[in-house]
Amino acid sequence: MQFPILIILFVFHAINSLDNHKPPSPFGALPSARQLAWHETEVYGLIHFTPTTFENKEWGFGDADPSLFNPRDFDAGQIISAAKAGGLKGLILVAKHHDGFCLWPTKTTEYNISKSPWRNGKGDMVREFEQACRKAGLKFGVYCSPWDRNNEYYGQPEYLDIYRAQLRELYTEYGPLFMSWHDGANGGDGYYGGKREIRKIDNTVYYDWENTWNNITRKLQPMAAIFSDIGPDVRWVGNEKGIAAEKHWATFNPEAETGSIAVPGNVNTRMSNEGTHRGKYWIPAECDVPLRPGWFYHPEQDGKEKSTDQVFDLYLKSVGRGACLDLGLAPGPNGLLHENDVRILKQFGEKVRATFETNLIRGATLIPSHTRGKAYAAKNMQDGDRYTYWSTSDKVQKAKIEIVLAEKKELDLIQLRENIKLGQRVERADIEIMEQGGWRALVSVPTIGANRLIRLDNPIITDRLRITLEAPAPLCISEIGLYKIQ
Ligand code: FUL
Ligand code: CA
Repeated sequence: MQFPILIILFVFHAINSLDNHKPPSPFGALPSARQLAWHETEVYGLIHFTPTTFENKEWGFGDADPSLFNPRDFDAGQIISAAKAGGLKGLILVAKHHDGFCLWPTKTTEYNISKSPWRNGKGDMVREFEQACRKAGLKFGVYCSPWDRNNEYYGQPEYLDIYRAQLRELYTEYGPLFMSWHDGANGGDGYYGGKREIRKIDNTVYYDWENTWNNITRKLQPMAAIFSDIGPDVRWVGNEKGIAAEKHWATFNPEAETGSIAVPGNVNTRMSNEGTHRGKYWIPAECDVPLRPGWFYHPEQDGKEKSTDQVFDLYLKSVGRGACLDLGLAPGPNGLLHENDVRILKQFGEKVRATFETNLIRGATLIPSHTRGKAYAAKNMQDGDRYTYWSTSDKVQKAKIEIVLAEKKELDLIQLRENIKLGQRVERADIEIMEQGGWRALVSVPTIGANRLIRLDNPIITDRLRITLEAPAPLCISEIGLYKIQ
């Protein structure tokens, strides 16, 4: 009788340890390669600079004379260096805003840069930005507004062909793009070839987005993450304050949330903020916010830029909640970023670099309550790689990690990352600190995802912390960070 039981036990053990060596199964919706690349970008910029800048407006009506557009000192290098100093890893240029003026010599409309005095009508601003980005090692993307207040055909089927031809030009002339940004603002009054009237469109059908994205964007720019209110790759966060929900799910069911057909301009902004717990699609949020009060430059807003600390706070509330931060930059009529903006970007970049330079987790000892197997050891959370991870076996969905530092250190920022290649799974993380021989609750968060930055109300001095994590599947934590904000 003894013998068969031993065999059964042995086989059981063998199966179990085999299970521990294979990676955990993916959980729920997963990011595509282009979405992973987008997550890694973290902070990028959005540039608004058209005749609207020279009119000192936020929305050009579409009737500005192209001769207005003459930024004498324009230097894409100045703008891109400032962005780079700010730690931005990419830039999206508004190649056409709602006013319809194209910053490149398009064949689709007369209303473009070749009709301006800038560079004697021979200039191509999209190209100058693109080349400056490539030279500085920044990714480049475009925003081409679907709403066009200049175009006489806007509202009619002909306009869709024009818009698609504009996208084709942008997609084929300027190298690989990391994003194609599509705005939700649509229809209303405008110049419309001199008619000066109100044109309403039914945004659930007029743009036929699915065919544009599937047949044009995907084919010509397969790595461009498509942004709109509802995705398909990146969703709008539902506000222009730069803040993701404290509970941010990268997963999202746009159809269910709108209650009707999901198209850009027709989205439940509350739900886009939080996303959908265990949602069907991977569509993380982008938090867009201008550095100044407006998206365009206005001289009366000099001095009203967000401060370095405000931008850092937004960084914690966007990138630090698993979303990305898209910071609006607005050159003035001279074609340069204002010195205040340049200074704030530089200080913000320095603050982020200095803060993350020293990760106190590096020399620490990590003691997890459980580990899936050797390949999923706790040290994988200390190697600076967002995809190597510690994991638990299939049945262990709650575990603790104790952190022991070699000596007491001061810190006020804690970072956690999941290996999102396997999905977003954590539904709760509690952090405790050892004090006078006992554990005291410090802070809790409801989600992690690509990145979670937890700022403590006050700095703590400690050498022992403990993190308790819970998920509906084995845990896959790829990084822990302990920092002191500089
Ligand atoms: C909005 C637009 O209406 C604003 O003018 C700006 O371009 C912003 C980024 O998107 O929807
Ligand atoms: Ca790692």
